Amino acid sequence: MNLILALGLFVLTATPIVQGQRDTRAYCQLYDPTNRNRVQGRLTLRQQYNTQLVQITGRIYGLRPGLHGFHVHERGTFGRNCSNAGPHFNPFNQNHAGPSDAPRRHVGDLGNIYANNWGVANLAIYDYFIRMRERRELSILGRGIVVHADPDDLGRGGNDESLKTGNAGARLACCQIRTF
Ligand SMILES: *[C@@H]1O[C@H](CO)[C@@H](O)[C@H](O)[C@H]1NC(C)=O
Ligand SMILES: [Cu+2]
Ligand SMILES: [Zn+2]
Repeated sequence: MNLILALGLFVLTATPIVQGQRDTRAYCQLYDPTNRNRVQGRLTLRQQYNTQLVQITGRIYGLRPGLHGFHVHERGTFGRNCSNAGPHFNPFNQNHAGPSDAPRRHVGDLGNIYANNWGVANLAIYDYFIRMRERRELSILGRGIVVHADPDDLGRGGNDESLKTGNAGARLACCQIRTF
């Protein structure tokens, strides 16, 4: 009886902690090389233990109001005004598209973020395609996130560039996705 009680207590108290530890967490501290750090922000990434959902939350400041392309790029390096981050993360050699076109999109295609009239974007991105563990070929860990000057047309722009970059324009800021 005492043993069962003790086991019950153990399960009750231990389960949430174990699950919490199995959520994979990472962060991305933005760096703006071109505008003296006008664009700033820190993103938190979390892959849920049960559902595989990856959540990206956080706030980005210093943007022009409106939409800005937001992608995972191949490399988590910042050199040459973020161009060293390389192209969109695209392990399956697909055309550029929007987040809801998965799996027929670049793995890194997270669409747009929206900056309000104060130039602040409140991020709440939920994506079932990118991963931070298990499926290595989909893993965004160590890779870069880039925030662009212009809206991403999600591959519907009707030109070649649309199928590569979504015509999202210059790279305003970038960061490397790092585990804690
Ligand atoms: C980076 O951007 C700044 C400001 O636009 C520019 O002056 C500089 O030449 C750029 N550097 C490189 C390596 O492209
Ligand atoms: Cu991009
Ligand atoms: Zn893309």
